[in-house]
Amino acid sequence: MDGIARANDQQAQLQALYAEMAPHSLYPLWEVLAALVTPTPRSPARVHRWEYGPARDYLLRAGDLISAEQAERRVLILENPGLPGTSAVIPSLYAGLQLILPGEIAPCHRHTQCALRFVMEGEGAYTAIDGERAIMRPFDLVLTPNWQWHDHGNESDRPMIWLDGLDIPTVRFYDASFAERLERPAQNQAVPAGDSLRRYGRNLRPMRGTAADRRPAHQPLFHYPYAEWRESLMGLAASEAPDPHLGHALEFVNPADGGPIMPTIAAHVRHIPAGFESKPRRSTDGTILVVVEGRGTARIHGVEQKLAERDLLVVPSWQALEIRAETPLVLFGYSDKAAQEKLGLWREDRLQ
Ligand code: 1HN
Repeated sequence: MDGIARANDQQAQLQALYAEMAPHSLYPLWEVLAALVTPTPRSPARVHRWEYGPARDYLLRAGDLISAEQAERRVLILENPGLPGTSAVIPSLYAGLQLILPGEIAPCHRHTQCALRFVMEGEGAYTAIDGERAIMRPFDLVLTPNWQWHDHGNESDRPMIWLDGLDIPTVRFYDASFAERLERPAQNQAVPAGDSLRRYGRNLRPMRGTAADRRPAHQPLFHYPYAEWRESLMGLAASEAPDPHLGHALEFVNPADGGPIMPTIAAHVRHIPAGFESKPRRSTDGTILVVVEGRGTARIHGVEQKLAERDLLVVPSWQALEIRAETPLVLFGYSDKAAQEKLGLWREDRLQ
């Protein structure tokens, strides 16, 4: 046999072997190894931008057709076009836009998934967490740490819309989803609104072992108001030159340990001064960005995405992002960096 014939014979015998093994759920690693262990991340997720206006219109139309109570949560999923049928915005995380109309209650439940809310519009609706309401204003960040009872209500006279960020795909990956409904729609208010912000939000905390230390030790704070984070971000911007890759950037931290806000999800805000062009940067955490203020352009692989107020942009793992601000840009972002750091996986690359 010549070389070619020998190779053909080997292929034929291997194919026959694969066909015989497959019914026994056995497969050859050597056929898939290169696709499993890639030299750099190859996310199936795509870069995608949602303009806020059209998404909002669809959400309000849904509001005419189904109540928050009937839906349990009236949310439009921001599904990544590269991950169809998964309800995922990046492989590990979920994003959605939730509407709660005046007078409505989104009923009380708890689950092992962690959630954050980032308010897009409206003012005065609340999220209640374990007996405490956080009254929400535009661009506030509110957390629902895992397994804490939560319901939402809107006692204002305007619709309220926020972005939900959850670790649903991560919890699904670990097959660790548990959920319960409270038998009544809303939980009782055990303390005044804003209580935990006053107790834990100012680098203070009640003495350990006293009844005043009422929140779980590992997750005391769940409300990060826009007025507070903006003041810090603008103060930073006024005091020094922007980082060439990020602009001015601040991460939200859990005061219990100085780490990310939740075990699986990290969040940050950025300010990019007018006229500034960031150098390209990539990192392994797929990131969902919200334009809080300003106008500009995001460039990823040479493809430009216009950024306008309240637009949403998803940047998958290891895609280099450059941002140009036309007017001062303020961005909010959340990602799976918290989980990746714990697993020793997180990397970034600052390009020139
Ligand atoms: C959830 O509990 C909320 O509490 C929103 O507002 C979206 C998506 C999937 C699973 C649970 C909420 C959710 C969710």
